[in-house]
Amino acid sequence: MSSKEVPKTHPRYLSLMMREKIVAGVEKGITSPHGLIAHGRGEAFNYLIGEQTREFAIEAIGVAAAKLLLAKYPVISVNGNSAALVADEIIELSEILNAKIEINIFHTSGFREERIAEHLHESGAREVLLPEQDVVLSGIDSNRRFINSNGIEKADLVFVPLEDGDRCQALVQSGREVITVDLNPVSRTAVTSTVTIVDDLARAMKRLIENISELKSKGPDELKAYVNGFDNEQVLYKAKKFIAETFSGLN
Ligand code: PTJ
Repeated sequence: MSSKEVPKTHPRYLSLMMREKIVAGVEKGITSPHGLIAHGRGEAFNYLIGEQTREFAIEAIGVAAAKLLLAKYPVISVNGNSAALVADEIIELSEILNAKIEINIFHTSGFREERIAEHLHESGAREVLLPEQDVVLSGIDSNRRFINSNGIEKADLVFVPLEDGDRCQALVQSGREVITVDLNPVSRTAVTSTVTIVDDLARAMKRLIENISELKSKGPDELKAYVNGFDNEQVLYKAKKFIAETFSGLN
């Protein structure tokens, strides 16, 4: 069934549309075939939270919005899944924050990096940074260690949706703050990040952009008030509790 054939009345219309986007991403050479597996894992968790943005995510999105506005040099890191699913939202986010977009993929492929850059440019991005072979993030061995000297290297905060745990750990150890979106509240990325949004990427991006637009006129003191007292462990606890209650039939 193609995206045109998915009836809008289908109870899981949005989920099916996301599937179509990720398959199209693989066909276009943007998304790695491994990305299909990662997406399936995400879908399973999405199902367990009833495919809705829950209170624990709403709280984290509010804090993420304030942190992104407070950051001196925020950078948006893009991989094959996020490029296929939310290219327009990534560009909108970079514009309202005046933040760089940088491609950083786990499964090494120069071809795919080029395809992702092309896709983002076609979607309206003015500038897309690519990893540089002579600029390296220490504490990590995968392809993700290569970063851009005008992007992640300069960043004090990196937004890294659908991340792998190793790089998240390396970024945090380097003193940078990390905001992630990960439907799995027990993943290493979720546990290591400064702020974890346990929600579907497409839903979370929409709300994050809305929250940033609402908070944009606030000064640093007001923004800090949103951030103060935030406890990422508590947010993850609430997400795990919600999922456990779904399993036990309490939700
Ligand atoms: O393009 P590349 O080479 O960088 O590869 C990208 C993937 C995502 C394949 C790579 O980073 C990877 O293997 O990631 P993991 O380790 O499978 O982690 C992906 C996490 O994202 C998992 O915890 C999933 O539950 C979660 N996830 C998947 N789809 C979504 C999601 N979280 C939020 N929204 C989604 N749509």
